[in-house]
Amino acid sequence: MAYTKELSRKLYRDLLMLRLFEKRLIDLYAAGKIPGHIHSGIGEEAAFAGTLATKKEGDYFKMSHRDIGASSLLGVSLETMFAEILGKTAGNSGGRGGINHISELSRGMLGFSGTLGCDIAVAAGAGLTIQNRGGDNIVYVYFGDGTTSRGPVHEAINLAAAWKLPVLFVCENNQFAISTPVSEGVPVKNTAADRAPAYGIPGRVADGTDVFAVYEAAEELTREIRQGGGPAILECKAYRWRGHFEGDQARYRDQTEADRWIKKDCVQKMETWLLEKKMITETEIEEMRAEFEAKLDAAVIFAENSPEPAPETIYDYLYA
Ligand SMILES: Cc1ncc(C[n+]2csc(CCOP(=O)(O)OP(=O)(O)O)c2C)c(N)n1
Ligand SMILES: [Mg+2]
Repeated sequence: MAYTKELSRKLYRDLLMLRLFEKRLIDLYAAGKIPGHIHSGIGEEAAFAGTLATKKEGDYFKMSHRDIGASSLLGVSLETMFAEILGKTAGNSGGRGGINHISELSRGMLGFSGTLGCDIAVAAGAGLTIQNRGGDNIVYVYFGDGTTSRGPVHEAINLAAAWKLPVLFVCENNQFAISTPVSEGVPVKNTAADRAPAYGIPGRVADGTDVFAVYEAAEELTREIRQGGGPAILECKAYRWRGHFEGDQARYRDQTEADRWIKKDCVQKMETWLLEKKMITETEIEEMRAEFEAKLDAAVIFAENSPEPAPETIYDYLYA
């Protein structure tokens, strides 16, 4: 595929934004400012930047607990995101959900359940909504390699396939479910894509360290889904650079293997490619970085200045 300068630079911008967002999260966590855990998505950014570059107005999204910065690619403001992450009232969920609950229905973001896999069916439901409504919108749903083996995921994909619902199931295969390597957890080579034939739907594997590879696969699959072809599975193969959560030393993994993957840095690769093609200059990269860092600074300051939820509101929004 031939890539325009505009698309190539957009993909790089998105990758860089995600990377700097993830780095900022690690710093904030290390400073003791984030309640709960963070699950760093460093190294896996291409799965999000590549697929989301194919989105259209009116699509639905179910994000995951990694690369939560991807919500900013959907238009969610960094201010409300960081306020949610710090548990403040100005957050998307009033500070009640925290990092894993950055939902915003007006932007098609359907929320996220901490009980992994259960909410994949919500994506199928959103697909049914779109099908009943008509038009060419689709649903993007993201989940990890470990989550692919949960029962509700099978049920959701099966139903979506049987009813030809417009859903792109994106598996971010980062090689681990906490400390279990994917090779020990599933009997097939490609945990998501190899199962696609059982549902009679397309299943593709993309190099999740190469944003162009992800984009190409997503572009092809989403085009077919938008034309009424039914759901598809896209498995993006990358590597979880850090521990499952910050503080996990990841002693269970082979450092040589980790180093090999880390060398395939999706951001660095794209930067080198753009520079070689003279589609960007070192100065422009520096300016882009400075622009994002300034936006992140402002968002964090906003979040830090936002009030904590008042104790007497603890029972608000409870369903009983
Ligand atoms: C149903 C359920 N079981 C267990 C957990 C605890 N848990 C949180 S993240 C995680 C690992 C999931 O692995 P994977 O799907 O590969 O996603 P990754 O964390 O690697 O991105 C587990 C087991 C959970 N949140 N929900
Ligand atoms: Mg995983």
